Amino acid sequence: MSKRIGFAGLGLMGGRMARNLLKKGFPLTVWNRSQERCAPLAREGAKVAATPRELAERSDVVVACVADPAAVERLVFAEDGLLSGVRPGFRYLECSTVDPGTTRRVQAALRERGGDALEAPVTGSKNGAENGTLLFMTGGEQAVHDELLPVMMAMGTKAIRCGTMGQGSTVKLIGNSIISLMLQTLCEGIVVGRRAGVSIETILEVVTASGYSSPYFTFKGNAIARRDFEEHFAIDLLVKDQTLMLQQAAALKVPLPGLAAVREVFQSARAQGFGREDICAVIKTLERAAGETA
Ligand code: NA7
Repeated sequence: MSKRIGFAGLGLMGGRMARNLLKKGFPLTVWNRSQERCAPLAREGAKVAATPRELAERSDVVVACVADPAAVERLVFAEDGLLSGVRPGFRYLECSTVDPGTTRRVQAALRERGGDALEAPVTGSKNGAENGTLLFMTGGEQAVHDELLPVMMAMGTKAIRCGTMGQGSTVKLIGNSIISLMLQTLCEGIVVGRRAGVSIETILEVVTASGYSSPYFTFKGNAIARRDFEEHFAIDLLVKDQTLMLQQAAALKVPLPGLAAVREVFQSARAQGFGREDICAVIKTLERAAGETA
């Protein structure tokens, strides 16, 4: 018998991940803060829970993909939160990108009630969520990882166990710091290239054919060349992750001069109104800084 799955958080990523669980035949119940977002999945066969508590009561496993630590706080610990529906054997799969402290606190609370949690933040962006090709970075017990692997593999193609609870979130924050600096340097290069009369196509041709290459440069470079800033991963959410990474590093007394500087550029992009655009829209902030008006 398939486990009964509950899904909390039907945003850009979560809605697509939940649909893949439904397509793979898992009995699915959904909850979202704004209930209207449940309607498309309800039409495709999902049940709708009125509260996270009801979601937990109706499910063996709840998968969460919500925005940030405040959203996890509301989902799990509020009066009608899922914690009040947890009983022995219950499992919680945290796919949101949050800080290690939050995932550890959630795990401890679930364990007090006989349940357990696995953190499993994802990479692969909107297309990976849509196509079921996400990669999961897990933290938690190996046995819980193994138990929840079939659920993860309905939404993705690979799950790497990074260690105990908190270490999966740490790896995810490191990954998003890497893409922050990669995107920053790509955008800086494109702006300088344009000023020097070198086209973005030429830059990308050399990058792709050389040791400079990364699929990430191809993906984001091509979007910038088309001036396509439609959200795959929002600037608001990347700044949330940059901030969580800086906070974790500060707690560990580790300086992050590169990320600290780059975060301010993305913060400027939010101030200029690009927060809900894709992270590659940060180039518009760099163009403005260089005196371009477009
Ligand atoms: P989206 O598309 O911004 O979706 C965010 C989801 O989180 C959406 O369902 C929101 O509900 C929900 N949310 C946001 N704040 C809260 C609070 N306070 N309480 C409950 N639910 C909340 O993000 P993505 O799908 O791109 O990303 C989701 C996660 O994966 C995030 O951690 C990324 O960094 C990676 P709403 O519909 O607004 O009511």
